[in-house]
Amino acid sequence: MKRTLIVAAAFAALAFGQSYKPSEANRQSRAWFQDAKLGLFIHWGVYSVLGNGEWVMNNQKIPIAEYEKLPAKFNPTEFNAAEWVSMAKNAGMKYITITSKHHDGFAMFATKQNRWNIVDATPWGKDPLKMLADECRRQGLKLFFYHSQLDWHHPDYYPRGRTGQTAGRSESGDFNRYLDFMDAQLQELLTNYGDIGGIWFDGMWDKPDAEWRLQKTYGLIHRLQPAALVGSNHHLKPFDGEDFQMFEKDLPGQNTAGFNDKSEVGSLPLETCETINNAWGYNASDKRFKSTKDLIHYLVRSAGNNANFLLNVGPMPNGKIQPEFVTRLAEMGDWLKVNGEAIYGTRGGPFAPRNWGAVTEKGNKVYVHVLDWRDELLAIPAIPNVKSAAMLKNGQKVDFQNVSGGTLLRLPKARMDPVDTIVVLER
Ligand code: H79
Repeated sequence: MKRTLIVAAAFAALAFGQSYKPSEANRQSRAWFQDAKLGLFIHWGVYSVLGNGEWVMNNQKIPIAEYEKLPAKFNPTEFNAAEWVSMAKNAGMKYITITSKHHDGFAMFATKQNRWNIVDATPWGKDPLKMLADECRRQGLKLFFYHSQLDWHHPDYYPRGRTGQTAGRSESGDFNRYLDFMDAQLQELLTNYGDIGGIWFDGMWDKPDAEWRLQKTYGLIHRLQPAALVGSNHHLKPFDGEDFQMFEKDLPGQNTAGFNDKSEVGSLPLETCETINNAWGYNASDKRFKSTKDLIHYLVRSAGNNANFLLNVGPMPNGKIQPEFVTRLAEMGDWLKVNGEAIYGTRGGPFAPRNWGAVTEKGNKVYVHVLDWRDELLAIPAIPNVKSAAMLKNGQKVDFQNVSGGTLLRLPKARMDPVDTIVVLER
């Protein structure tokens, strides 16, 4: 009887696609990921030559024949992997997620699957992902690859999806052959670059009803590198075989950017990504930079939501990162060097973020991040058994009083920090 039940359960699991059991190594990666809290997103591709974002091919209706003239002009002679990785490390980032291929299909690595790649098609002819992988290992950061499932360039991405209609692709194609091509590229990424943090998929939303063979692709990744984390920016609740869940331009559960109307916060480790100006890929004219304070607040609110913050830069076609990004990252790093205790290794909670700020916790400590509050008394939901309250900055005691249903913290103006006033509660 028992045996029948087990067989039935296994059958049901397969039938309902619930067959994935993360390995022990994968579970450890997930815990590492949740402790890491801050990563650097890098959108770099041949589109950087045009300085108009990574969607330029689609937005300006550039046909493939025209777009294929770009690689000849892409010569990032000033690229320096050590400089990028040091910049990320000094910003307090623990991992880097870089585009191995974006929607234009152009591979930023030495793929043997076609010649539409940085090594074969540009005068520079080098593999920046290899250099970054080596440098990340040297400096102790993990490297993830962003890989677009959507492809505006590949002839077998057919039938076409909602975007890329103006690329001038042929009127036929074999989607399974495209997926074979994608799996072959992923196999290269998971075998030629050492241990990889994971794969960050994007673009499935272009053809939501297609058969994406997710289990085959996810299975391939987990077979090659069981510790690698798989996530996909499909804006839906997680599918079987995924290891983390990401939110684009929104904190988990929010939908201000319009991408997350169908998303549901699941039980996997969480991540949210955001840009410094409003572009992912290099945009020469977008000067609406968020302030360092805004970026720190986003980090704190992410942590309070139990999510990582993946902050983006779009490097220039010469291989440099623009100074407006570099200075902001350095300032975030300065802040984290002092306040990192209240971010790294924490989890969100014990209560959800509020308008005034967010809370994180680690062991017997709760970190109350007061981001936006002007009065001397702040009422927070009750946290049982608090024994002491002190400023993280200097250890000075903070007066607190338990009242019915909550706790009052006394925060004199002189104590308030212009960026984040952090009070440590000990239980
Ligand atoms: O890589 C960055 C962007 O290029 C990529 N994701 C980040 C990380 C991205 N940009 N936009 N999107 C993903 C979602 C785009 C959704 C839209 Fe649509 C495409 C809105 C309109 C066309 C999906 C398809 C929703 C409606 C149709």
